[in-house]
Amino acid sequence: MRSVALAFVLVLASVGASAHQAPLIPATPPALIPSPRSAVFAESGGFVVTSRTPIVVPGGADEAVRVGEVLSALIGPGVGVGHPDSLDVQPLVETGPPRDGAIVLALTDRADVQAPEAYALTVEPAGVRIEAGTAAGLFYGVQTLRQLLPPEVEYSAARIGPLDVPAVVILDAPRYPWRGAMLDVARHFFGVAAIEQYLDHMALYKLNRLHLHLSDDQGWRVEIPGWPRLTTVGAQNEVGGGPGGYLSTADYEHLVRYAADRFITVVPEIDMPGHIHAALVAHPDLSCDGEPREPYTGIRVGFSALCVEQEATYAFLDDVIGALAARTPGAWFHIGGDEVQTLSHEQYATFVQRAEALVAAHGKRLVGWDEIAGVPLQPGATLQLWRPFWDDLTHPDSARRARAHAHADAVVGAVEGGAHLILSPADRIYLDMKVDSTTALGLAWAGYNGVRDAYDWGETPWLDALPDGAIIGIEAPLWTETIATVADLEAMAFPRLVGVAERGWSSRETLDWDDYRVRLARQAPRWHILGLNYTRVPEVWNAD
Ligand code: TNX
Repeated sequence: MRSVALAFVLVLASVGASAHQAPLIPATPPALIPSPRSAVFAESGGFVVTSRTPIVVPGGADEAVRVGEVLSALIGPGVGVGHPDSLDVQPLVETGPPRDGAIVLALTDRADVQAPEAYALTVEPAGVRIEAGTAAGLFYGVQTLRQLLPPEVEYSAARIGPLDVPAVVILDAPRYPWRGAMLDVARHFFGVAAIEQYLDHMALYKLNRLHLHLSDDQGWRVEIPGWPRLTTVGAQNEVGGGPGGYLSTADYEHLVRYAADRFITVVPEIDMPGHIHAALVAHPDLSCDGEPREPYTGIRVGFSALCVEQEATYAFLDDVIGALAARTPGAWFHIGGDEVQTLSHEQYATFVQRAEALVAAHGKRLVGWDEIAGVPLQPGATLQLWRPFWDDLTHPDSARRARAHAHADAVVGAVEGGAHLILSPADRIYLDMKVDSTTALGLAWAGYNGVRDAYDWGETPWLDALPDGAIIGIEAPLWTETIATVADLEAMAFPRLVGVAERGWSSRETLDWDDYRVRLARQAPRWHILGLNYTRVPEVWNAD
């Protein structure tokens, strides 16, 4: 964004004929997050959106029209119902040729927007034009246009007045294909409305993967046909003894569609062979001792495991993976694989390889926590690196250094075998870690993750030495041992998740904390209108 700030020349509005026609160019450039690859703001001009502004999708491809409808829903209420300058309807999406005075969303074969998710956005007095090779690119162009519009566009009720957009030319594409957030709906259950809200907020910052942690020791959270006890028994608890809950098949399918409408892919996780106590409460036969169990409502980890040596376990997994794979259009299935303390390495490795085969048999690609790096895997597996180790590679303590090197060697071995990596370092972007000593919620086993910590990391020699393309993205997990309400969820996720979104999208050269924190501070008015709860940290909102 440095270049954007420099390119912007302050011009107060004096352009256009009448008061309503004159774009009020803001005194500082709009605070875009993630910062685009390039943005050149013009010295004057701009466009005024009214409710008469048509949205034109030349050619009318269905998926592009749907993006037009997203934009229409966004700006419709904002331009005011009942005002003489407005119509009582949302702007309509037309499918004719581009015309002056319109916002045009065009699928194009223009060479510079053919990278996945890339787009170009031009705002000039005659109109707005978003061009992309894919509907996803158009959607991201719309999100950028949204951030160029004043925060008031976010009101869902009618509001009077046209909306000004400054003149700009933007060319943009993401750094990584995987820009994720993980939500643990197992420790505390979060249902459809809460997940929809999270998806809405993710979309504003161009995040594109929602990893749902659907099972753990405390609860099983998704209906599996043929296994009703998983939900009638296994879902009825949560940390602290609350009522729990689960996503029905219809709920899950709804969320997958809701996410897809925002160009977000749902990645389901069933954590196995450990973190499985709730399933064993429902089906003691899946354990080796077969003993009945009481529900678990504490926050210890590592104590439970499936009976990995019995065939019935794999018949169960075949049903579970099959049922979820059939309802998940995305390419991935996450098997967890973390923190297993009750199995030998051989037992664990055999289990992971059998789970991997089942995932493949159901047409999905394997994702697992970084423990699976110790198991020989088929090429194309994805490892989610969560345990902090790369800072320890040079640690003065030799035992710590040795552990870090062993971990790093396993990961490099997996990469050499064709694995991809998602970065989720607990000591940086775990959203359940406390922000600082004043944070009431959250854990601190990986330290405090300040807003700057969650943004300013990742340029280390070890990561840099990995082959090009090994790292496919970034994902911020939000574990919910201490988090029980949407307000608490948002307070932990925001603003740190926004920094993760920028790290995932923006090119390395544009990442700059001092520039970012100013843009971040300026998101707050939009969040107030959206009703988004966030932690107002002094280094962003009271900075010098
Ligand atoms: C570690 S991260 C876990 C989770 C906990 C989390 C709490 C990972 C793969 N396992 O089971 O919820 O720490 O921060």
